[in-house]
Amino acid sequence: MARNKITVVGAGHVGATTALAIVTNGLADVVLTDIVEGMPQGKALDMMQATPLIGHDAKITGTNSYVDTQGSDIVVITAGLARRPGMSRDDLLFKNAEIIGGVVEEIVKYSPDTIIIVVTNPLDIMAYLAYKKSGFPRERVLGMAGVLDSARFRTFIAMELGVSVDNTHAFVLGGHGDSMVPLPRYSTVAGVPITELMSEEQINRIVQRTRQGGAEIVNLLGTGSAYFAPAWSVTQMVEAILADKKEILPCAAYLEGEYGVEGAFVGVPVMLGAGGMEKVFEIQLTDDERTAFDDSVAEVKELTAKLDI
Ligand code: TXD
Repeated sequence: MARNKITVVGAGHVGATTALAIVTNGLADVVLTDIVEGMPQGKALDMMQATPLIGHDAKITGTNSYVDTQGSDIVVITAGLARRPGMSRDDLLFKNAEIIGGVVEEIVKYSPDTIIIVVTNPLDIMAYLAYKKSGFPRERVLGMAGVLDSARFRTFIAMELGVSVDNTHAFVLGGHGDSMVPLPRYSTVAGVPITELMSEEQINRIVQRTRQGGAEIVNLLGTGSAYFAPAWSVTQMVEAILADKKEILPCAAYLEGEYGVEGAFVGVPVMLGAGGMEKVFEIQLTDDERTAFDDSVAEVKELTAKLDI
């Protein structure tokens, strides 16, 4: 049986770590590509030399040419600039739009049937751009943000209550920005909503920390942004698709009327399987949650409008 092939575009912090996470989990062969010459080749070779120790026979190819990406099952796009302290995700808009536009053109040429997972910020807008540029059906273009945001929320819940992260489940909706909408009512420990386990003050504190989760790490690192949890978040999506799991995960998806949103990429729970984004999973929102979600969607739409797509 032929092994699956995943291309990761951008061999920087998130890209290289994603390649390693995919190989560590034994999911697929990986092609790692970047515009910097030698760097993806060097990282790929280093990772190949880790495979005897990891215990998986993955082939990892480093390249500067899209020819090597031909026939990929999934393409993960991490190419672009990362945030520096004081920079918002939106500052990255124009520079990264240029990069993503070029990358998508090449991807489509060599892998017309692939599923694209966009990671580059500002996430929802870059996913929208990839969707429009690729001409793919919406099922085959996704953005990664919600899995990361909810992993952060889950981590903080586990830390706050002193329980295993395995027992936690969390829902985060909306755009991947400071307006994201963590949903405590749907966030649970061993099936019990956290609203029954924590005070309002505790919940507000960890909701706020989740919203600022990316910035907290940017400020600590001084240069660049988070990459370990982002890489494993992408890998969870990759696994759900390759294994046709029908797993419900929060992802940025193109909405066509669901949640009352028409024609925008926003973070919502979706079902991931072999077809990519197979279904938008709709949940009931209270008035307050609805308002926060609508505000977040408005912010995404406003930013999208700045790009002439
Ligand atoms: O939740 C999320 N979606 C995110 C998003 C979580 C973490 C990081 N997030 C964003 O991913 C971040 O704001 C950036 O926009 C991307 C990549 O972050 P990373 O930390 O990996 O940035 P690096 O280390 O600077 O790597 C980017 C690489 C670098 O090696 C460049 O040479 C390369 O991208 N690059 C390109 N590769 C291919 N093709 C083109 N055109 C290109 N331009 C730059």
